[in-house]
Amino acid sequence: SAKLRVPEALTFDDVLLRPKESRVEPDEADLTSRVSRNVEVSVPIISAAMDTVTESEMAVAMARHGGLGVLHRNMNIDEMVEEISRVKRADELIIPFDDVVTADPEMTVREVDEMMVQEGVGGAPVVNTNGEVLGIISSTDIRPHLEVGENDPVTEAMTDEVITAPQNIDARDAFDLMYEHKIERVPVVDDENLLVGLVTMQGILQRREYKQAARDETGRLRCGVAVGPFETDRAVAADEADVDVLFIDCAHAHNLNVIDGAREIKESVDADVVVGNVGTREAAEDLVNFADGIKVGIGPGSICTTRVVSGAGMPQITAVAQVADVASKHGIPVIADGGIRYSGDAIKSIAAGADAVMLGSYFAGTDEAPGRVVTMNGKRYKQYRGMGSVGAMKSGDGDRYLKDDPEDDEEYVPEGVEAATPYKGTLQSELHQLAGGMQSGMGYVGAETIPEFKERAEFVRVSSAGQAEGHAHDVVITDEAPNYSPS
Ligand code: RVP
Repeated sequence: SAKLRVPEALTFDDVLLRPKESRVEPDEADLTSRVSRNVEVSVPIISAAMDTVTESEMAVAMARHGGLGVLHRNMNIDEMVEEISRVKRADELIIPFDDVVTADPEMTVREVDEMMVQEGVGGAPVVNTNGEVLGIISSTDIRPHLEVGENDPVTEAMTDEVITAPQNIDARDAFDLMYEHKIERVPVVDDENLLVGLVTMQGILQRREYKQAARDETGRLRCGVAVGPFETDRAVAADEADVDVLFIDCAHAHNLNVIDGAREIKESVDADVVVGNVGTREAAEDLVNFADGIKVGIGPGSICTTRVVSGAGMPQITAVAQVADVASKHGIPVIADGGIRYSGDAIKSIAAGADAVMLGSYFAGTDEAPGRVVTMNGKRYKQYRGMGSVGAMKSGDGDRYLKDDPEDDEEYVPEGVEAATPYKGTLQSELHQLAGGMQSGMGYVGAETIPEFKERAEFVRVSSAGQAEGHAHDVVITDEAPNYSPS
């Protein structure tokens, strides 16, 4: 029967990168790539939009280390806007007026001291009700003054010859100004000398620490957010909060209603719009004429049961390769989402044609993921659940998966499970292993850049004997490696 003449589809364990002549040392391999049409990153790694993986803390850490975090959508629109602004504000050069701790000239030295301790700042501009900067007070001015007159007005202890900066100051000039005058903070003022913000030395030094960070044109951290295909309001609110990339979040984006919704969102926002998930050439063809990126993954996720529940899916290496064949002709980045257990899986995804990878379980056990550490049988874990699991669908408006009555468990047809994942410590060390392993893969193939790697990489097919040979075998592991645990 023609029905039984079926094409083969492959996944990570079915293939390996064919080693090639190389002069590339792994640490020279450059991972710079794109996650969407207009967003470049120095590390093409994205944390999944899941309520046990990415909130603002994860998104800040991901962007600081060169990748991108995608905030989940199990929160209301106001909460989402607040989360986006937490990420966008985290490394801002100029702290905006509303967030600057200021002192009122009527306050006493003691009151200002208490206020600064409470707010956790080491200094504050002294500002009158019009917003004019009268002076600046720091804990160094206050400490000796507390001895001689704690009830004196702050105006007696402050420095009144204030060095200020214009609104268009950049990090270099701000640093030079503070260095020259041996000061820790500079009020930023407009043409009328009214306070509009504050630059601090601490902020500048922190930015310098993260050289690889993913930043927008004004130096703020990049941030992604998931929205449903029919949530135009949510998408517009995220866009107005200056999110960099919207991820239309859907288990089957080759549904024509979903594509209509995604197009409407694309027409309503300025941010890049990545659409997913899909897993075939035909789906890619329907998306390339409007999407700024395409996300691939039908059922590979560690907590995902779509393939067994629905009987549908596409092994991930074939899915990525099919979509990338089409998308690359249009210059549209492809993201491989789900199923990545090891750094080798991540770089195989790139070899298949992806420009970036998205991971959930790999990061769910880190400190930066939401949720607390639990101990079971003496081992530490963090909760990790599918967004199509009963628990996640109940706590959100998860229209990604089928649901009628949120109160009734029987109504759910979940496509995900609730689980626990080993506790892993900091995101930084996980990312270091992941990116380092990807660079090793580039070394074996002899490619110094991602585009060159995609060009040069070739797969060999692996038998199950070959696969067993690839894992640690015939030994008892005595010390756990930071990047390997037998599955
Ligand atoms: P993994 O990295 O293998 O843990 O997979 C994470 C991905 O799994 C997510 O980015 C998402 O595409 C998918 N996912 C999330 N929830 C579910 C589900 O409940 N089925 N699947």
